[in-house]
Amino acid sequence: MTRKLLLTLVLISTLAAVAVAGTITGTVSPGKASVVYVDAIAGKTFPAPAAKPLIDQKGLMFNPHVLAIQVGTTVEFQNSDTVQHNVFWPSVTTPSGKKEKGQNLGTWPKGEKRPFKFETPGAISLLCNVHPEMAGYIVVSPTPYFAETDASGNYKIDNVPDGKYNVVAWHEGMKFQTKSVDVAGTGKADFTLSK
Ligand SMILES: [Cu+2]
Repeated sequence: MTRKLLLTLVLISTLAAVAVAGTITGTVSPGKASVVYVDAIAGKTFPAPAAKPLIDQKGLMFNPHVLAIQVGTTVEFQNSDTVQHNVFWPSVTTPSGKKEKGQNLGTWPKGEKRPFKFETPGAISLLCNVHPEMAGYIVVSPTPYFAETDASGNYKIDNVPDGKYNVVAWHEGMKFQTKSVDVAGTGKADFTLSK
């Protein structure tokens, strides 16, 4: 095989690999602020994202109320109120219902930020031990393939390579639900979650 032909073949297969990266779409009930993600893929790991999303504590609320991230992401927790806030979570709940170790980041005044790197996939209930009424959620996806639903419960996960996956849906106060989805350019999964 000539070098030129080989290069051409490499180029074609690279383009094909990009072209087959598809989407997973569907709806989740209850809709707004649900999270859908592709569960861990055997033999595949993904580099941790460099971006550090922020969760603000403002007006005695966690903002955003729900944040979806890839495992390995560092989240910065900021206090924008004039009162002291704390951030802790009693556990990390996996889709199978297992409870992994929680964390207490401490208590800090206005203007301060504290980072935490999330290494365990699952759902986290954020709490503040100064204000029991405060609640927020982080859903840690084991893959970069995740999305939050819009106000109608629709979601779209981009850049998913063709293949067969376990897709997990989460909503505040509901049990996780997992479905098997075949992606060949597109894939589809609707979820109706229950308590
Ligand atoms: Cu607080």
